Amino acid sequence: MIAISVSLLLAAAGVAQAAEPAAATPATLPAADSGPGPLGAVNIPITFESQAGGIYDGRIEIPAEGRRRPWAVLLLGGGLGTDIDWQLPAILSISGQATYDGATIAKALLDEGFVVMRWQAIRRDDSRHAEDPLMMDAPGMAQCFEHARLALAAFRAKKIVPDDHIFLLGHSLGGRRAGMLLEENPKLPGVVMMAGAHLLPLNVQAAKQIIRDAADDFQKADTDEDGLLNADELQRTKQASPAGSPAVDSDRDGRINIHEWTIHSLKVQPEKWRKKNAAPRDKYGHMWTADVVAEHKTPILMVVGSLDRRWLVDLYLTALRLEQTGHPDFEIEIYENLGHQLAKEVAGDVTHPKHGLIADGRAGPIEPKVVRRMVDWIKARAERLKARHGSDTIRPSGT
Ligand SMILES: [Ca+2]
Ligand SMILES: [Ca+2]
Repeated sequence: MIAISVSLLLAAAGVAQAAEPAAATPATLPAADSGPGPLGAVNIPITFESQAGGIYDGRIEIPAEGRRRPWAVLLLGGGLGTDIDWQLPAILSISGQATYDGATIAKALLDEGFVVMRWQAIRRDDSRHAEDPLMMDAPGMAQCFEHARLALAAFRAKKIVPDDHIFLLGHSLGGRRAGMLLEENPKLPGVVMMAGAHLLPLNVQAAKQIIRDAADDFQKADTDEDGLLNADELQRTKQASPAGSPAVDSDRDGRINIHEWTIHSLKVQPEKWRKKNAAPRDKYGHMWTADVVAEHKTPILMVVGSLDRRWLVDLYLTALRLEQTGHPDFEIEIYENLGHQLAKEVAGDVTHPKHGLIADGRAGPIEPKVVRRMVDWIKARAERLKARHGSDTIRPSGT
């Protein structure tokens, strides 16, 4: 996984960093990109104001008439905030052109008839951002929770779709905030976690060690080197436990793949990765996302890139938790050779004229197959619910 070390973009990587002091802007800085703008056939602005006084802008984008569904998707960007399009600036993208993954996802949803709700998580009068597109006056995590709550309320107030017809799609810490919204709104119909971050308490180093050992064990047992363990090969693993719980063949292909094996390895040694005396709530007072989803049985799709080693751990353990609680509708998808942005990555130092070395690689844009998978998953849930409850109308005028 590439590491980025500028305030705004670091936010995209899901890692908090202290704000740097503002400095004069040299003339050689890359120009700010404006992004693709509103994508709906109808676009309805929303605004909300935080307790601290910051004003935030967003919009509801509505598909062309004739293809509208009475369902919306609320996009929650990563880190401590992103712009409305989840922009990755040119300097950090593989192609050398800015990428707009939030807009890409929004467009794919609009094409399938979904209403899209998204907002600019950078404050309206953020002067640091105005003078340097790589930077923002980042709020604290508690404020980010507040913003997500206020945004949902502002979107609902427009009454475009019924209150409980709003799916959530969150990237990284945006996934954590989606978990908070689900805790407070248990009737929301489903959530997509893109590299969801901090979903449950755990001993990270111990979990990573188990995952490494599981990979070694898997490789040794896979004697025909097809990347899967058949019944004979399973007998050769260290954790073959005929009396205990066998590895679960989640994708039902008759073999155990490395991810199924890793989840099994975590399952049989919980005393190692469980955090002792972990509180049922995080330090912000919210339930852990894995617990919320398990309790409400919220349909969930989790997607992570195999290079995104930190958040792969949260995916494995959340999947294990949901499996053990008999959750009726969870799916995981791990994409080989993609990183935290669910995009390809290339290694190499990235040097910025003002900030110096800011990253050890470039990424993006999001892989189309990941977008397709997320949209199809939401579509299937919306259609299933429609079959159950009948159709609803949409009020695109916003009145
Ligand atoms: Ca094999
Ligand atoms: Ca399998």
